[in-house]
Amino acid sequence: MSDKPLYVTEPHLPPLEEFLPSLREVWDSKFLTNGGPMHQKFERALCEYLGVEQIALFSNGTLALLTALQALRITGEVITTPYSFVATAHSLLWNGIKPVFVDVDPVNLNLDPAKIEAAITPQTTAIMPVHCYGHPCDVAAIEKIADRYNLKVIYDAAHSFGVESDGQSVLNFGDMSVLSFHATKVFNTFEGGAIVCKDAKTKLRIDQLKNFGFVDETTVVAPGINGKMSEFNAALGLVQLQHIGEALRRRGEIDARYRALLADIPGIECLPPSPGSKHNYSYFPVLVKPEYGITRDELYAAMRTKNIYARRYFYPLISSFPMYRALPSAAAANLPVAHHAAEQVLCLPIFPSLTESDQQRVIDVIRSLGR
Ligand code: T4K
Repeated sequence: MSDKPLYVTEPHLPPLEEFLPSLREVWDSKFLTNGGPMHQKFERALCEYLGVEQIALFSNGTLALLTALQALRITGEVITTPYSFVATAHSLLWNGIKPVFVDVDPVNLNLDPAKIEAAITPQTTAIMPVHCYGHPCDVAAIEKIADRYNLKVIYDAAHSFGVESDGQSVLNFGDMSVLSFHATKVFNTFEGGAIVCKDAKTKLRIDQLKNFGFVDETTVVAPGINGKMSEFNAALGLVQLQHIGEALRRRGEIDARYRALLADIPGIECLPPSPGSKHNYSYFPVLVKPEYGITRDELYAAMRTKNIYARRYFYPLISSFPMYRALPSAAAANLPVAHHAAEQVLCLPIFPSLTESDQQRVIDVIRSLGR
């Protein structure tokens, strides 16, 4: 049996030869960044592929989150999930906004709409849910609450490239959605990200904010940041788009095989697919229940000794990190479902180049360690 390291993900890349002509184009044009031709072409191509109206590219998802909050002039308190990558809440703190953590739904591990209203105060201005693992939030319930209390909704859609809910892109819900094109994501440009918004005026404001606040050569209207995507990353994104269909298809096969082959292992539970959704299979989380015989952490450690690097996304919870844990909403008693999930979830390797024998290795190890 092969003993090569198996990571939770491996970046999906096109054959280098396919990328070289675009690279030469960038070299020849000497346009390296600041909204050059590749950047513009990539924005248009993404709008078309994703089925969205407007998209503004960024150098990474975190700067896109920071800027989305700025563009919507969010202040005060924002309701968000503790069960996410730390960048979600960090984007609030960087904007001087107080995160208010609300517990997650036990089935899809996304912000639980039934618990949002109790957390709303006169300072609340927005909700920032995450489509965790690319599984869509209950967007209809969240929209209802946002409408009733006049709140903005910014979806952290870092995991949700290509995901659809009820026949349309999940990125079309809320006021804005933020994508990440980091190397570890379903669709990558090495580093990268984007804001999806609804109209040209909003996109213009975002474009100004990601370029220091410049509106022309001499006029600065806001304390913007440098969040621009370079021509290199945009050129790579255009080539990656040619391959995304095949990558998602392959991920779907791996997801189905895991579900079939893990089904009879007591205490290993797969997160169910969301009804009415087209998934991107960006992660493969399983819950390690007491019936399995050893704990999630014991399984995680044992797999590492076999060179299989599954990951505990998302442990620790964001609310447990030092800069958040003093918040009243970070109390463990307020977040029982999230705490439970953070103790039990293990994300197994999933990426298009994972072979059947690699996958069998993962399954055999899990089977051999259980009761
Ligand atoms: N919101 C959410 C919900 C997010 O999940 C994220 C990012 C963001 C916002 C922020 O978006 P960005 O600003 O990142 O665009 C990774 C990623 O760095 C991070 O992008 C991602 N979420 C998070 C869930 O995971 P780590 O610390 O787990 O990455 P790392 O370096 O341990 O990589 C995991 C495995 O992937 C490695 O063991 C090997 C493999 N790998 C990784 C890299 C970077 C490769 O094979 N090649 C590579 O180049 O954070």
